[in-house]
Amino acid sequence: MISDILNKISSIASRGKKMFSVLIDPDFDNIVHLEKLISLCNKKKVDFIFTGGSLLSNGNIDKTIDFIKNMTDIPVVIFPGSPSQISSKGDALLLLSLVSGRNPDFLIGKHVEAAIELKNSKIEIIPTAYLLIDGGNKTTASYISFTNPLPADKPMLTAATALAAQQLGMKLIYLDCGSGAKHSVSDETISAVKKYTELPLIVGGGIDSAEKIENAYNAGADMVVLGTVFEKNPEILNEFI
Ligand code: 1GP
Repeated sequence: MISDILNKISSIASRGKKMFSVLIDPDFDNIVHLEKLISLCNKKKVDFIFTGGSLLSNGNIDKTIDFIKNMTDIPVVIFPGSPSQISSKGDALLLLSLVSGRNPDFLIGKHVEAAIELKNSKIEIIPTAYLLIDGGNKTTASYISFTNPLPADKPMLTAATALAAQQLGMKLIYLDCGSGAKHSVSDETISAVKKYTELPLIVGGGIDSAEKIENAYNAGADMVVLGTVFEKNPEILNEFI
């Protein structure tokens, strides 16, 4: 299997460089904002554009990727909420195991449903440990997956969970407080995960300021993912990179 995107992420992380990714929700339909955002992604040399969501109402993953790819060469990584979000148009897909939860559907069930289609799509698959962390409000991801997030004040529990996922062979760790979370992942949690694991570390959910980005990087995040903040104001990307 080709592993271009994973190799790229791992090589950047191993050099101690930080990555910045923008999440585009396929449901977000403000075309003017989207065009502005993607132009800024080009200008600011954003590393990756993620797309996908816990729940799509009107959005269509193929159309969203076409729209993005018409405007940029930045690699598009699918961050799927369900098997219906598989598309061969993306450059890679995060095969998420929701290891913070104990719902077998999101640990293996959905993966079985998706396996053949994923193989046929020929898209690069990146096995990813996905950990939901309590961000102060109930998130769609937690509600849809019937799982509880990890407590925000138990960094060692999160670190042990991430370490177990690494020992199981996953290739990336994604700590997420969920879209639009009140609080982002704490520095203590990020540092604990970084201390116990060697995999590239992605952090997202509720990051909405340059200070939070800086803190996440300093605590050990290799990549931050921001989405909601750009839906309100794409121009704010200028202040972040
Ligand atoms: C959510 O990590 C992403 O899964 C991004 O979160 O939309 O809060 O930036 P925000």
